[in-house]
Amino acid sequence: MKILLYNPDNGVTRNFMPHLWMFLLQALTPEGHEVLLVDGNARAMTRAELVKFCQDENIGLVGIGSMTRMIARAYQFADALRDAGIKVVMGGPHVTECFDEALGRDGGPRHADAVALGEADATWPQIVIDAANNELKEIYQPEIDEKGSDIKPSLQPYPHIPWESIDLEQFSLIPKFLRPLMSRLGKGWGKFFVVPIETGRGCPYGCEFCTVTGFFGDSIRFRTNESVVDELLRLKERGKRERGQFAVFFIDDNLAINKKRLKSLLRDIIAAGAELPWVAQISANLLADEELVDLIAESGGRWIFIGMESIDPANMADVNKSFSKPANYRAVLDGLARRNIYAITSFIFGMDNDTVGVADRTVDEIESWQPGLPVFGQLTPFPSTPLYKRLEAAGRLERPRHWLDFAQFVMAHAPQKMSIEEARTETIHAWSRSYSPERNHAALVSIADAPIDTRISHLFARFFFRGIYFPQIGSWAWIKLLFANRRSLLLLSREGIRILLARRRRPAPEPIAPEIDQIEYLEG
Ligand code: B12
Ligand code: SF4
Repeated sequence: MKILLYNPDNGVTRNFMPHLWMFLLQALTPEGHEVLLVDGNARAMTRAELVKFCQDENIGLVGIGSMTRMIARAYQFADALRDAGIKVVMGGPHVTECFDEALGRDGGPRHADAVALGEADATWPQIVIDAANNELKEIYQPEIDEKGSDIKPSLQPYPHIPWESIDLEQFSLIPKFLRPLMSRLGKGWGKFFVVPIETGRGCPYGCEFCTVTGFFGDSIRFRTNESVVDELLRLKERGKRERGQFAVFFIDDNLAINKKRLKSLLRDIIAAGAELPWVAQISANLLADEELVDLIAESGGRWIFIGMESIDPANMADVNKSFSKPANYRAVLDGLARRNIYAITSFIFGMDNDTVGVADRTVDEIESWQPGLPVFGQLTPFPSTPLYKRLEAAGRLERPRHWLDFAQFVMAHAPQKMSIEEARTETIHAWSRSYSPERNHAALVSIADAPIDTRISHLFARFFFRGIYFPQIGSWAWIKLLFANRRSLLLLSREGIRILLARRRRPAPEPIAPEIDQIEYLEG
């Protein structure tokens, strides 16, 4: 049987980073079946085009995965496929919590022939076998232990994902028109991929708005260090072979949840020479450990995603996240910046103690810190989270099934001290102010002492991050963006030329510093 795994697009970005679930399920598919992957963010298709693709390819089963945010879109694609007689199985965090909705058991239309609840590592092979035998059941659920909880995959052994050979073309982050120029840069930047790797699953913290503790459980499971190192080595080797760049997003919810384990993993990465530039999510309270931060830097850590949520401790207490202290954020960011590591700082607006002006207050504070990549969301009650249950019980949900009419930046409940419209205006203002060309320039100037490769990476990361929420699709949007940021680009180019000239004047060749290596394209 031929199977398609499909990820619906999020309506904003195109190719940012592939979703791990697709590669994982592909690797777990029993022999004798062929699996194709299409990510709508990277390879946009209309519903009709997707149906035609499946018919042309003779696809017998389509697996669709989706977060709550994209579920309405996922249902539309699933409906079109089922109308054409193609079987659809859905999985992921949303349908796990709302399987009645996906199966049309709640009085609404049916969207899926089958749903996979929870982690599907163990159930996927059975789904494939049943579909091939035309015996698909409606619900697939992991086996249950004696306490009635799902038996979770141990991640040891971990499936072999063939990163060394998978076709990743749809996920290249370099816009096509820039590739010829970028391929002359340093060791070759004509291709640049961010690859998702997990080293463990689960988080015990139980923040009120988060799906993770409920979905993956509060017990944490880790892969072996060897299996993670092996994946990194295969990617690194591929990068060399193809003159492209691979960076890794360790998608664990809190990579440092067990600091001893993380230190041992990072030491093994360094010992094996498996360092690649990496990004990971780590909560601020775990980043005060100097030894850990040294190892992060040495093993290739470049950006740390920190869920800061709010600069107001009252808000942090409201959402059960008091373990993360806003008063410590500046020191944590300074510690990272001393090693040329910067942070993706994530904030949530629309908490109950927020008032009008929260965007400016937050951005003023952010701008007084080391520069980073701030991202702003809103407090969103995802199904089955403690937050959802609290707001529902209090009768505060204005759109209890907000996901079926998703609207960007429109909250499903009114915060206590602001209106929904005010929260929307605040969020958009925070994004616009944080990624204006002026702010990009100021951020670059504030790290004038950092190596030029760090600064180039900072500016381009800002361009990509702006694109998480502001549509930035296609060459024209990129040309406009680059033009608007010409001051910053000129600043870096001038500095690059200076470094090159200095290098040419040097009497004897010296080992090439990374910063020089990365701007070789300026030599023309
Ligand atoms: C990486 C990540 C991202 C990446 C992008 C996703 C990517 N390209 O990988 C980034 C950082 C961009 C991101 C953004 C957001 N994310 Co996010 N993200 C994650 C994270 C940390 C890891 C995802 C992952 O790969 N997990 C590992 C894989 C193996 O697990 P999985 O995807 O769940 O897949 C398993 C099962 O679900 C199932 N399965 C999944 N799909 C399918 C499909 C089929 C057919 C089958 C059979 C089974 C199946 O099988 C898999 C193996 O067991 C998760 C948290 C988490 N730990 O999962 C949050 C998570 C998915 N994100 C979440 C959210 C809310 C967001 C944002 C909306 C946040 C925001 N407010 O801005 C944005 C959306 C931005 C956008 N424009 O789309 C929520 C989703 C909750 C929900 N109910 O939808 C999660 C669960 C975290 C949380 N705090 O609750 N995210
Ligand atoms: S620390 Fe992160 S992953 Fe863990 S419960 Fe809180 S928000 Fe979710």
